[in-house]
Amino acid sequence: MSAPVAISTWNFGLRANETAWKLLSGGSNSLDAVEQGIWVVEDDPSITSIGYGGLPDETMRVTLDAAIMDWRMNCGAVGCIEKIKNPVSVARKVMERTNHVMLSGKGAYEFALAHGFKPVDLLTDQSRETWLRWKENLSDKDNWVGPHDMDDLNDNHDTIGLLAMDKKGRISGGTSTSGMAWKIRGRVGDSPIIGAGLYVDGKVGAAASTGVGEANMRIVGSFLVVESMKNRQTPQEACETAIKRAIEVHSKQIKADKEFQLAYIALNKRGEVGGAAIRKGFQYAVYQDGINKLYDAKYLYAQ
Ligand code: SD4
Repeated sequence: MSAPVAISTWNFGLRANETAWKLLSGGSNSLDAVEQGIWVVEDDPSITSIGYGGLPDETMRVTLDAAIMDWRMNCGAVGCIEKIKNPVSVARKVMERTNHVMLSGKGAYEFALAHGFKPVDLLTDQSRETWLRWKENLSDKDNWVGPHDMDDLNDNHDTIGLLAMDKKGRISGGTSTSGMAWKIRGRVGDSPIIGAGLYVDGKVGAAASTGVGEANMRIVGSFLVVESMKNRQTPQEACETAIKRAIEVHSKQIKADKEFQLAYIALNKRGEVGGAAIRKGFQYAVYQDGINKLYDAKYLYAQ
């Protein structure tokens, strides 16, 4: 067994892994490592898809989704929470201080306040200006006008998923995201849905996802990855199983929309890892044996 290990989505995962690894190699449990690794990207305003600085919904409100799960089947999540910088920690409070699994919207916010979280305006000037450009370019039939370039508006909609195994072989996972930019108010994605955005079975392994949440919710992808590992697939094979299923179910959408992406990362009890995506471009970071490295995921849809 090669433990500890941390694996996370996208290139910002390298930084989340750094923090997680420091804790894991110092003997912390995987739950603390996951939570604090995720803080690093939630706190960074330059990452416009997670936490503070995340891009808002169509009404210019930043709403966040997050989940956390440990090796004992304990789990917690928040959906569509506003004004709280570290939703992964609210998810942990839901897990540890309630009999529920998920709180959403205003109730989640009030629960966070009751636990001492401080309200923060999550909308940065950069996100507000990006929203404004989107709004102005949305239609030539309304009264919002602006001759602005839109090219860079659609390329930063990514979730942090972080999975870790500590020195004692205990696996935990977490997710955090501001979801799809310009979403309809009230939309909750896959990231806080246990089994879709995240799943951990302490006897088997863990999985997390990023990409079009609706596609992932339809196939309950992270559960499928973990269940496939339970049926003796490697983490890599298991991620590919879920991607194949997503492609089967969404072939029309994938053909019609070249941005349609979905990806999984996975980790098993032996410390083996894997990652796969529908399309080229997904990267994941693995910290193992003292080395933190970014990998290009295998992709299964070539066009
Ligand atoms: C969601 N899965 O809310 C998230 C967003 C994401 O790359 O990861 N996009 O649907």
